[in-house]
Amino acid sequence: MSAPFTTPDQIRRLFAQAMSRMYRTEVPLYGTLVELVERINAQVLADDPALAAQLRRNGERERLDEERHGAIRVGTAEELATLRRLFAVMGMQPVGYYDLSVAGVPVHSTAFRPLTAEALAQNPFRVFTSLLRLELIDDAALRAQAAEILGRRRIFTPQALALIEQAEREGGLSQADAERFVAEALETFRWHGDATVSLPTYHALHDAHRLIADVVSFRGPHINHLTPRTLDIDAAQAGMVDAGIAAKAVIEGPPRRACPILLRQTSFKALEEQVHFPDGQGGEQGRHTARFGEIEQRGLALTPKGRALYDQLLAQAREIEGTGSTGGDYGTRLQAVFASFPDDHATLRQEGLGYYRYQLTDAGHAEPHRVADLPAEVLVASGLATADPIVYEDFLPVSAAGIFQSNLGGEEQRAYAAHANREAFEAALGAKVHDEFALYEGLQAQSLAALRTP
Ligand code: OOG
Ligand code: NI
Repeated sequence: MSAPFTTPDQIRRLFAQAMSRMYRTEVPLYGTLVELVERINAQVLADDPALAAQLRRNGERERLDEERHGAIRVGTAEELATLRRLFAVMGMQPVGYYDLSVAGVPVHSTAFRPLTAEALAQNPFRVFTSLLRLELIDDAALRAQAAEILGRRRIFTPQALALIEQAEREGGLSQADAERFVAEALETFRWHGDATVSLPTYHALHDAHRLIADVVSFRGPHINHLTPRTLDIDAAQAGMVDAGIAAKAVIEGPPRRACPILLRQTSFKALEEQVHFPDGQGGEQGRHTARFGEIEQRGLALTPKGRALYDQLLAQAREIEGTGSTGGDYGTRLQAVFASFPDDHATLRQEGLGYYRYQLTDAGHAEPHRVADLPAEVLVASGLATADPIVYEDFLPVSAAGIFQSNLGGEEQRAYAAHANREAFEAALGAKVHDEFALYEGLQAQSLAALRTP
């Protein structure tokens, strides 16, 4: 008899905790950010008992303290496909397709994350995962050289690969194997300051795009940030500035609102790291910016209709008085433009702009007959049910582009004539990505069905 399996949710929790410990030692400022966010979250919950009750009702209070997302970038289809299998062991599936070439970054991406309400409540760990698009390097010789370098490296330990195969074959891992798996998987994401390419090659890759140098010159896809979730990003941003942290000037995403929607993010500038090149090339001067810090606030998941309105208003804010930029008085413009996005939950629901989770209140439980006959909106209006925002679990391409740009440490912009290529991405991944809207729709429908079967 073999030992019973632990759950993918449990493996994910172990992995997220191990990742957090590793990043804390690699990037000490991360520890500072986590402490800042914990302090702010405790304050917000103490000041707003209604929000605290809402989070508890939806299984969000427990997950909050451990909630993180990370980001990595890989170079080949094989690396991406193996990552998909590695994340599957921890119950993380690819959701969404993000094309960042439109923003001058030669990658396309997905987010690996848990799918169900139960798994998200256990631990919502996500990893924004980008695949380099070598075809966007103009210089054919450099393109071939980059492909050759990437083709030679091995980013997974043999033990990690063996444990992935074992989990696939046997349908899971025992607790002891899960612990070994987490330790081995962690190796893939560790930072190694020794470059695998010569200094001239690094420079050539860097000249093509800093991001290409970041992916191709090192042993593996080092985790480049690990982001805690705050309940008040404006307070966190102010706290970063007070702590002397070089925060990004603009908070990405929607403006501050009474009903937070989607995702707001801010980051601090990437760290300059010392890099060792083979044969001591570059000496003490070897430098690379690989890692940075980010915090985020998550709000209501929007329906396709709500998302279309968000995209339209964001584009408008970035266009007025400028050239698609976030310069000038961007914050004021953003606030003004978003005045036409409804900002109370009843209107957001009635106009079908966001997804909600419905649950009976004590009064609702006491009156099963009334509950059976009334429409959900009436149940909410008469206090028989609550409708709470379903949290947005995904990412935003315009924000991601802003984060990439600021962390590349300059105004680096390339005009790629490329277009989205989801088919090529899914072929590399070896699977289709899940549709985020279908997942939120499913969560809402599940809660509505549960109202009638108390
Ligand atoms: C990923 C940037 C995107 C986010 O939160 O939007 C991202 C990267 O720099 O690799 O993490
Ligand atoms: Ni991020």
